[in-house]
Amino acid sequence: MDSKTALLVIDMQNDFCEGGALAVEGGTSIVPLVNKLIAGYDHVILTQDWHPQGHSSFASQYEDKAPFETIEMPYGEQVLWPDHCLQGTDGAAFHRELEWTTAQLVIRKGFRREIDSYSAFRENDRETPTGLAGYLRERGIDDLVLCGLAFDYCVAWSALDARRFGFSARVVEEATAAIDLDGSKAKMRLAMEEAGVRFA
Ligand code: VGL
Ligand code: ZN
Repeated sequence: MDSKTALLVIDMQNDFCEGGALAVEGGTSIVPLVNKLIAGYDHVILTQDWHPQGHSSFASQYEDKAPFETIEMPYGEQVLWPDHCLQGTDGAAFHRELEWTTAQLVIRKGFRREIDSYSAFRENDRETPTGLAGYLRERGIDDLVLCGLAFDYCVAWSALDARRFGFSARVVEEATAAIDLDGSKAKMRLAMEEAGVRFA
């Protein structure tokens, strides 16, 4: 019988690792642990941040904005980032030491110019689905284990949405690394705890 648990590996891409355009401190060092996790699950799903040029989450699109400042979008507040994970570039590729070949699904996100997408389930308007919830339900998967980058953005938003869509969710914290912008790490950890996300 197929297991009802899937490992969700979030955005283990060059641009989020040391030397990348939006490097997360400690990003590279979690690769071996993520590989160990991948080896232990029947169902492995990866996400890949996948932006077109001129994406609206890039600070470079606004004359008076710098990376890590925020802007008001039609769907709410949005942090502005350095240009990163451009479709088809080396920065958007999975880290070269990531052993991802057994993954059964890659969810690409952030490909609409006007909406960013942190969560593996929904874009940042909190309406547009990626299709992941339907995929999991059709596969009979109801339990998720999450790891990857960044703890306080794409991992957290994915874990919160997992709970919202009725999945159980556990974050393997040592197989994550955080951006930690203005206390975002503590804030998102608390939000996850309150939503019933468990930590390993
Ligand atoms: C992410 C910022 C912008 C992430 C993606 O993977 O956490 N953060 N795009
Ligand atoms: Zn992004």
